[in-house]
Amino acid sequence: MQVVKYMFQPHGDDRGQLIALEEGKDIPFAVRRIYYMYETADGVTRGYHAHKHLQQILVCIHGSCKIRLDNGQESKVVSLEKPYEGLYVANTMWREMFDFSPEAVLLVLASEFYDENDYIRDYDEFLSFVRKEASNP
Ligand code: T46
Repeated sequence: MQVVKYMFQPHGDDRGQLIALEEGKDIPFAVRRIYYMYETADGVTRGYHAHKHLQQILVCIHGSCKIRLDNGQESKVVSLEKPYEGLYVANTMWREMFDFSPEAVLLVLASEFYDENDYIRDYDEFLSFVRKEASNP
């Protein structure tokens, strides 16, 4: 299973660091929505779903967290620890976010507006969805 992690280029000088993300250059899709999670309580896990269409890039811009990605055949845990790392999450990846450090801020760049109908929240339904996608790409 291939995990796609982007390393964004910081513009550093003696004042500190700045990262700029441009659609089509750093981000492989048009960004329609941005959201972020913060003040995540100790021990919390989030996610537990996949999407029918949504593509996203996750950046832990402060602190750290872990993401479990599952493509229906295998799963991998990815750590996000640096503000210049971006994890690409395709629609067909079941995702779970956990191990948030205190004061972690997880920023998400999303290819679609929020739509509850795009969520696949049942794991068996997710497995049927990825099998159908694989046989009918
Ligand atoms: C995903 C992972 C990485 C909105 O109203 N608008 C939004 O854009 C989002 C993302 C959420 N919400 C509402 C819906 C829920 O009442 O905020 C509440 C929490 O959302 P949810 O439980 O879906 O959050 P997570 O952390 O489980 O999942 C989120 C995204 O929803 C999901 O698409 O891939 O982060």
